[in-house]
Amino acid sequence: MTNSAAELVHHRSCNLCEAMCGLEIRVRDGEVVSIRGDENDPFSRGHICPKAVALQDIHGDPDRLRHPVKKTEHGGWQRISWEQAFELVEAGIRRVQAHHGRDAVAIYGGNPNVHNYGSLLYGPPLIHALRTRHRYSATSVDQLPHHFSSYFLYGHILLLPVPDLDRTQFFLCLGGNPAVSNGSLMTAPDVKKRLGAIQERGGRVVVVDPRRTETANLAGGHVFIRPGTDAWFLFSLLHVIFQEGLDQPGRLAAFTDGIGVMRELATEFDPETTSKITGVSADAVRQLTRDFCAADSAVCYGRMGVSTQEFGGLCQWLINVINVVTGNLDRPGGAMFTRPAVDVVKLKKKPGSFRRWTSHVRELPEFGGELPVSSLAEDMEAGAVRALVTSAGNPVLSTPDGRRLDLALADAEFVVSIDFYINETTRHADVILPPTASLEHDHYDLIFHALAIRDTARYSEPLFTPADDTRHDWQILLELQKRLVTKPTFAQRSWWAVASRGPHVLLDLALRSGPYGSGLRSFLPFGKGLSLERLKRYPHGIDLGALKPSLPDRLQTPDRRIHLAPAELVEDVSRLRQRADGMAAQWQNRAGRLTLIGRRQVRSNNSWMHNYPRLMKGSDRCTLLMHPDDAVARSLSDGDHVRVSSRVGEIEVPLEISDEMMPGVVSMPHGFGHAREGVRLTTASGRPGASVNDLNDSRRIDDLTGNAAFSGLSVTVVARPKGRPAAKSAAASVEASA
Ligand SMILES: Nc1nc2c(c(=O)[nH]1)N[C@H]1C(S)=C(S)[C@@H](COP(=O)(O)OP(=O)(O)OC[C@H]3O[C@@H](n4cnc5c(=O)[nH]c(N)nc54)[C@H](O)[C@@H]3O)O[C@H]1N2
Ligand SMILES: Nc1nc2c(c(=O)[nH]1)N[C@H]1C(S)=C(S)[C@@H](COP(=O)(O)OP(=O)(O)OC[C@H]3O[C@@H](n4cnc5c(=O)[nH]c(N)nc54)[C@H](O)[C@@H]3O)O[C@H]1N2
Ligand code: SF4
Ligand SMILES: [Mo]
Repeated sequence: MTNSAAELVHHRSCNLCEAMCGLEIRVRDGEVVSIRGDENDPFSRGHICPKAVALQDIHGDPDRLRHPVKKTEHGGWQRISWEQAFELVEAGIRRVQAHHGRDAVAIYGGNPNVHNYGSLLYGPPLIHALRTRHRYSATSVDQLPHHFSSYFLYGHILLLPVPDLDRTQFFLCLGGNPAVSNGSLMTAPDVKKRLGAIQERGGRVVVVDPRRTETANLAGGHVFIRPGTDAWFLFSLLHVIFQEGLDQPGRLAAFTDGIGVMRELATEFDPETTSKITGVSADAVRQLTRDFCAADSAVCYGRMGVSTQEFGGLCQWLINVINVVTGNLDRPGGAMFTRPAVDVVKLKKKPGSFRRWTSHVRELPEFGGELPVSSLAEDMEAGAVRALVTSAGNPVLSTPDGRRLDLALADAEFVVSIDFYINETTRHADVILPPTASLEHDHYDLIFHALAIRDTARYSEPLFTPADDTRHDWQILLELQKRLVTKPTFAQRSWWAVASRGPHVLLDLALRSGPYGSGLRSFLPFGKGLSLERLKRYPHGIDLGALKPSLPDRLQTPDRRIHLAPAELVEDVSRLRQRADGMAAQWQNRAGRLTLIGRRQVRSNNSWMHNYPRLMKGSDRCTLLMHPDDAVARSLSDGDHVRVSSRVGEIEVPLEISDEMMPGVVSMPHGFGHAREGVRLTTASGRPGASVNDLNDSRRIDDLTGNAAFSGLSVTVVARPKGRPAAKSAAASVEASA
């Protein structure tokens, strides 16, 4: 931090999304006066988005809890001391464990944990201390299939290939909208400029999406595809690659098994056949494949839209297969692995696991130590889960059939939430333990440096001293762990001794022992190798260079080979075959139904950034987008309030008509639906919107991985009947039943 005439200039990276933009924050008299992009950050080069100012809004938000609270008998909240709070939580959890066994206490970790290195380092020991099989996280409504394919193909769930965006000549993007999301599993600040640069250097960007998105508008090419059909589409690309002899794995062939199996599997997916399912013409598939293969370098990338669908596992697998058989894995301009300053692949000793246990009711498989969160509500209803710990999550709004989870939580025996808001989920807590906000603690992106399109490192000091009597996430997690371990082992005591000094001590150790730590001193421009002290001398961050080829060394499979055709994935192709007719029929025989997909918005971030007036300005963003033809067929006009119904629920939202939608497909953002009794989010509750997850169906999952299938939900849309009251909200039914 620099200091000039009472104005302090603080540099840090934004932790709100995956882009890690460098910020320059000016502070006068303890107040933030401005937040700008840090021009000297070598990676983000001054870029920020409108959300960056929210860091200040979160800090100052009067609704943000700053002290622990417990629920009173009448449903109000009472401030209590930290000691009282920890005692209540310990007693509550132990009571349920004693009566119903350890598996009756579940834990759910939400997305912001991944943006908080204290939580990342101190969460797993708490989960371990709970010794429960009912562990859940936002992973199973998000990127699970990426981990799944990396585990089976490359041997480690965290060995995720990243598009080498700055050097590629062909970026094929399925089901991702980086122009709005700012990139995901692809940390690339100012991604729009980077996409523009591909085209400026003569390369191409092609987007495959049922909506002509903001990214599609920047790209040279856009292909409409029917939701949920990408596995057929990807197989058809593979078919053409093999059929036309365009496969050229090059040096990868020496350490890749299964290319022959893939060739065999792709035979039946000719683009003429798959076009009946995907809606993408055979000519378009053939031309796209030829162009992709003719490019000097190319990368196929897929995100939320292809991960959260019925065949999410197959999609992420096939994307990897395409990159391998075209020789684009591990080569500049293709899909590459990072070599981050903290090597999370090494740090996470257990490479992964699958099916070690299953959920209670539906017997859905464990993956990486977690169960699919789509099974949580039913396992609560069945009594297998009776208490829940939530940490930085809002599963009532973020998981399918959130309404059902909302009801189950109202009946839970004990709920504790580590969160600084009373939101749709935490309103059910008996005790809320609020951590400090971002600006009060230090920051290092353990995960997003490992997913970045360049190797970089950046550490941020805290800006503000935490208010009196507050706790950081790591302190809360550590205290709970200590209390829940009955007979600590030597290893646990040693961990506590180190851990109680704070996560920066662990970070320092990890940096020192990482690939740029003192062991590699001679290669570095800045002296003797990395430690936290050295990193602190670079407040704008360090650029460690473009991604470098690292295979086969970096492979984590026992035989150091790529397993391109693992049995688990190959077997799932039969499910795809069985589904083909049904999928095609769904489009031929619409019976007035439409297909729902999701979308993100620049000024929003999942469910929790709707409480900041600056981000909520302007028109309503929780709208249903529909193609004009579908609107005409239903006699609907722009701005009408429509009722959207699915098997599990119905909601009402304003309609927005736009030809950016594929006919037959409608789109709605998630994370809204704040009008529920007891939610203490003043601004958000004033513009509540409706939750798309009250429509999404927890039965709709990718049967292979257990990931939620949001895309492709069948819905009906009608004008809201005049003179009748609005559809009963989930909140109303929860209150009624409570
Ligand atoms: N239909 C549909 N559903 C979706 C998605 C979709 O595209 N469509 N997207 C899915 C995806 S990708 C994700 S990641 C999930 C997100 O789902 P969740 O992670 O369950 O929910 P968030 O909205 O991120 O809520 C984060 C919570 O963490 C709190 N919080 C913020 N910062 C901190 C912190 O530093 N410490 C602590 N302790 N708490 C903090 C906030 O107050 C908020 O309550 O939603 C998923 N749900
Ligand atoms: N502004 C903002 N940024 C965010 C977030 C946010 O909420 N707001 N959330 C953050 C999080 S947690 C994540 S995980 C990332 C997600 O990052 P992205 O995946 O880039 O973001 P989405 O907008 O969900 O993009 C999904 C796209 O898939 C398309 N789609 C839907 N169904 C299908 C389908 O069946 N096939 C194909 N091919 N496409 C389909 C949708 O139209 C949409 O354009 O964004 C992160 N960044
Ligand atoms: S793009 Fe993401 S990291 Fe960058 S300023 Fe916006 S929210 Fe922060
Ligand atoms: Mo996410």
